[in-house]
Amino acid sequence: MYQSANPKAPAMTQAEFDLGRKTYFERCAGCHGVLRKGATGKPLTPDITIGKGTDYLKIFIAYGSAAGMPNWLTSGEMDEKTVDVMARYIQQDAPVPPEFGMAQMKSTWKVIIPPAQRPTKKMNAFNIENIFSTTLRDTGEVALIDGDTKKIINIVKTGYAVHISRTSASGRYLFVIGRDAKINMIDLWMPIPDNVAEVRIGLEARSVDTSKYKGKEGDFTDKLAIAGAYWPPQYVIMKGDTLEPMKIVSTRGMVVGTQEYHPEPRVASIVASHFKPEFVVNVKETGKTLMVDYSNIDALKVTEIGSAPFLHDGGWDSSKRYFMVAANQSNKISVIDAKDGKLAALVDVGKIPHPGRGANFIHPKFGPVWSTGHLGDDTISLIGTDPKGHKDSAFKKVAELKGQGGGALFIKSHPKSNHLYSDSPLNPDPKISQSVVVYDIKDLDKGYTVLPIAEWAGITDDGAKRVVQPEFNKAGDEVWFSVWSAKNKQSAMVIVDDKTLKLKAVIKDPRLITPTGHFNVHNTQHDVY
Ligand code: DHE
Repeated sequence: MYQSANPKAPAMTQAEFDLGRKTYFERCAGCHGVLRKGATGKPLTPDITIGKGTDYLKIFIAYGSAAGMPNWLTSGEMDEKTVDVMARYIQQDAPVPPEFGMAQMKSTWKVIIPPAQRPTKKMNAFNIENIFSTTLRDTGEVALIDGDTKKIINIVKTGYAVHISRTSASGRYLFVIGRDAKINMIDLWMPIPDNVAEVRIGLEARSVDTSKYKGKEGDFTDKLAIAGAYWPPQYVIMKGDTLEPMKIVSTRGMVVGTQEYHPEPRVASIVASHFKPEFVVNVKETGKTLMVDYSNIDALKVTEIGSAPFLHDGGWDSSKRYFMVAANQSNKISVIDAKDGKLAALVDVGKIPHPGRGANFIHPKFGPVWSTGHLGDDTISLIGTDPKGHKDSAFKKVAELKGQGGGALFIKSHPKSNHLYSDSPLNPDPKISQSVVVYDIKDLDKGYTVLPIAEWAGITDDGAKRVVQPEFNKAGDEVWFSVWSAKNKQSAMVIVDDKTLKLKAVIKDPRLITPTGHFNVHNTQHDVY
């Protein structure tokens, strides 16, 4: 039997505890935290969970909630036994994982092809800028898909459940980070693009980016990379051509407002400033955005901008001066001014905003706006982002659109498109999680059109078929979606013609297992969204 420190916790065998720990890491820690103190998901410490009891917890785990808790049993991702184990596991004290410092990082660091042995020019005929890096979540791979021919170029081995792909400033290298905090660096100039370096920067992570600044303080193009960890709570600056770890900085500290100590302030989104040699590092639990000046990492200067707790995902406004980041459980968007290094505004939006990088477009009345959908309600909030031309609406919620339900994760538009797309993969109603809505930007009052993306995929088995993340191609005339089912079920990519809103292509391939995020090289490189 597992020897629980808490006499009130239900009994478990050691094997059940081990299964619980593994499953918690893979499925639950991201939302609820390693120490289970809560963030996107509710706190799950034993003082709360023991009072709820095993039967209550089992129902929640099995069927989910409209506020974004996945339906793990009915979606096929957990069986009855695992649901029962998880209900008992979260009533035990949370095991504290070990730290992960420079020695551990160095022991995982591998330069597979040193810079001197890499191609000196592009060695393939691919239109690199239109490649899509597609996460194959449960197999620990990314599929590089040629956006022109829709053919898979290569399946590249990576960490487990790659969260995001980012490109180097030059567009030559692709950086991907697994949930297990493994970063892979892929060279798109190789005859068949593949890994050239890798390193692990912790036990759990979600974000990676590279230096983009080129100006009077130097040319940092492709010079540095940065990654943020969920556990241990820290960020790491690395060499941009080899991933050699150079500097680790802990994010443990005080929460904005209450100024209470938090032991697990996880690093959420990271972007690179276009205005200064700075990384914009968003720390979830403390609600602080760190402007990390990388011009001299031996004398690191960090400007700490406090806004609201539970900073999560976000993106630039169309001018790329303001970083719009969701403080998700605070129901706010923090607007960070990357030029002046300060908080420009804190905007109240709907319940649990979840923008991905958000969507920028020109509103017929309010001018440039940035938008976000929500996990916890069916609205889309539009925020004005033009303090010069549209002063009255700048950094205010200027309008709200109605979507088809909560559980929204990603929203997208493109400077060449007249459409705004929003998914809702975490909605418990399969009709809603398997389709997306699209709005005509020129006539938003008309409401939305539903596109039945999963149906268009033509998959006949009973997989979850959650439709995830609209992403435009380079030209801005196609929108790509993942149709995401469990590992043992068929998944697909569906491509929509942005002008006609009709199905353009479906990519099905036995290697496309659990596709989730997919990132177009050009749009990622230039922050086009
Ligand atoms: Fe994500 C972005 C964290 C669940 C797919 N996700 C992000 C970012 C963070 C984050 C911090 C911003 C990174 C950046 O920009 O630097 N995601 C988390 C979680 O903690 C959470 C809630 C729970 C978890 O356990 O991971 C979570 N995310 C999911 C999913 O379930 C998704 C759909 C599939 C998966 O990978 O497990 C998923 N997250 C994505 C994608 C992005 C993302 C595709 C990038 C969107 C973009 O357009 O930039």
